Amino acid sequence: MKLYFNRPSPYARKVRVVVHEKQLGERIAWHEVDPWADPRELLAASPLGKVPALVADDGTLFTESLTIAEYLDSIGSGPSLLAGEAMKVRARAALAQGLIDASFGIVIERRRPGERQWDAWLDRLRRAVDRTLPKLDVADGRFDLGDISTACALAYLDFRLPEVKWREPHRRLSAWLDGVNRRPSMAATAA
Ligand SMILES: N[C@@H](CCC(=O)N[C@@H](CS)C(=O)NCC(=O)O)C(=O)O
Repeated sequence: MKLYFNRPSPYARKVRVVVHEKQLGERIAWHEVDPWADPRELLAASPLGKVPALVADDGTLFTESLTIAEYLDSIGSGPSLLAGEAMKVRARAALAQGLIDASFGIVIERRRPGERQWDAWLDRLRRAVDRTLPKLDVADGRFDLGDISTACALAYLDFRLPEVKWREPHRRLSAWLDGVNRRPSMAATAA
């Protein structure tokens, strides 16, 4: 399988964590690319030109981090990352994905020249971040797909938007992230 990724991407990180958790590292040909530079090999593999993108051994292209994560979960070793109530795990994973989308949106909007930045849009995304943080829920005693998505979302806030200062008002989540950051899968994929 070929996995196109870059290190700073929170979306690609989720997939990289799943590769580790499901012990699939030896089956992956890693292709580190900068999607913003439109590398020919990425565009040839995926018309969307985004990371992560996975090309399975039978040639199937998987895009979208959660879909790729579910595919890897289905072929890897160990307990399913959707164990328990799978739809509820997906719901938690999707909420955290929305947190990444809002955070990533802020980071991208800020890359425009200052006079072209849309302040009302930045404020809207920030309000979404602030409303979502208290709604996050993590599983105790396992590290499922909802947790992986949540951990990558929170770690991305620490990495790119430290001014959000989410840790003080969300101490339980903060302690939880410190704990899961020690997992080999999270340590190995820190940017
Ligand atoms: N919804 C997608 C988002 C993927 C995404 O936006 N990746 C960024 C990197 S963090 C990218 O490749 N952007 C390049 C572009 O939008 O052209 C997923 O979950 O995989």
